[in-house]
Amino acid sequence: MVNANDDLQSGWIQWYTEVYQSARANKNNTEQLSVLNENFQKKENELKDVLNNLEIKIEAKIEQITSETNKHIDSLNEKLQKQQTEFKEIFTSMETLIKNLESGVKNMMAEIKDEENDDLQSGWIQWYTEVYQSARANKNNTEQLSVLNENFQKKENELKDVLNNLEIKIEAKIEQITSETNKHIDSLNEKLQKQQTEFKEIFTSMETLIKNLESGVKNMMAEIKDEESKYRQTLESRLNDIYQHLETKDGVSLYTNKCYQYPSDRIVIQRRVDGTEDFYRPWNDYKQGFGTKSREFFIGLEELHRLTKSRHYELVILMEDFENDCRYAKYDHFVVANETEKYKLKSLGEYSGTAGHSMKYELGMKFSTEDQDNDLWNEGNCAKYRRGGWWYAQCSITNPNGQYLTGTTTDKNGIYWYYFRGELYSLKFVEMSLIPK
Ligand SMILES: [Ca+2]
Repeated sequence: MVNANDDLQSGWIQWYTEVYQSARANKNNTEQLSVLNENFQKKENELKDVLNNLEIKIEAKIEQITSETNKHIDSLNEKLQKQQTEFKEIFTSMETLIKNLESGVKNMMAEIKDEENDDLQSGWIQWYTEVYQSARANKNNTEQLSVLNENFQKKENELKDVLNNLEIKIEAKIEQITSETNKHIDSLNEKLQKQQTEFKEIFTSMETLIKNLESGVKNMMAEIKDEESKYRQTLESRLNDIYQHLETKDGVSLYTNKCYQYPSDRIVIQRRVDGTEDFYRPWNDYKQGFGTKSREFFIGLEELHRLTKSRHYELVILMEDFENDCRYAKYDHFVVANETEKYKLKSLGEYSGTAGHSMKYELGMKFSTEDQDNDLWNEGNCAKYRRGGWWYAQCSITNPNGQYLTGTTTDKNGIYWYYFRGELYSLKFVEMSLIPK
């Protein structure tokens, strides 16, 4: 699962990189933006599909595991019941066996007694016959009779002893058989109970296993959803970044700004977005203009003069720092003179906005570049010191054409706007536009 997330993440990052690079490379293209949107939708749908499939798979897996476990439990139950039935059968057959044994022994005893009786009887008869014949032969002999009596008593006692011994032996035998059988039954019972305990333990451990599996899968799903929302947020913010830097063919930015809503009719004259363009340039470059219109560029002083001479324009400067704080400054009448006057800033008009009135010293200043020092600073060239081209005085508390640095700087040579982030902070984004009034 972790691997699947990694794959998704690296896929998105790769996609984002490709889109971003292509957006940077392809410039000013509404079509490009709609393709971007489509791709984003497509990617979003793909991600949704992947997540839905994952959820379905996980649910199916849970169902499968649950069903298999239930089957396993059913089979165990069946086995247990079968075994109990078998035990019952064994008990029943043992009871029958004991009863049979008891009745068999009784029968045996009876038979033995009968036989003994028969033997004794025939012995007695024989003895009596002998005695009787001897009596008849020897006649009326009192002495003989008393001996006879004695013998009779003796024989009777002998017979009683034999019978008693037999009974004792048989009872002992029955007791022995009964005790052995009981022991056997006890051992079987013990085994059955042990097995039941084992089954219960198995069930308990299986239940725990299922619960753990279910909660594990739930956690996994929650993690995936978290990751998804993180990706989405990252992507949305990155896409916003891209949109900020794109522009349609008619020159209207697609950046729906949170701090300033451009009217539909405007002319972008300067933009800084990522530092890909070098703004530390000579006079002629600033005169003619340079850079890439969809990205970083300066429209050119000659064009600025031509435009602002032809009609009334407002100047809007939109800017954003690296914390995504966005501000704007608006001057309601912007006019640039011709080259003979060194493209002097002839008019700015009234300030309004949220960035602060930082273009305090530019009004009436000539334009300066690294190779043309037209500023008011006698000790040196502001354009060199501030690393850009601008209407420097001595020098200035704005520097939209400075070096593209990121955030805090040590020298006053970045893209700064004093009343927004001070002179030692280089902004992320600046865009200057003319708006017809
Ligand atoms: Ca100077």
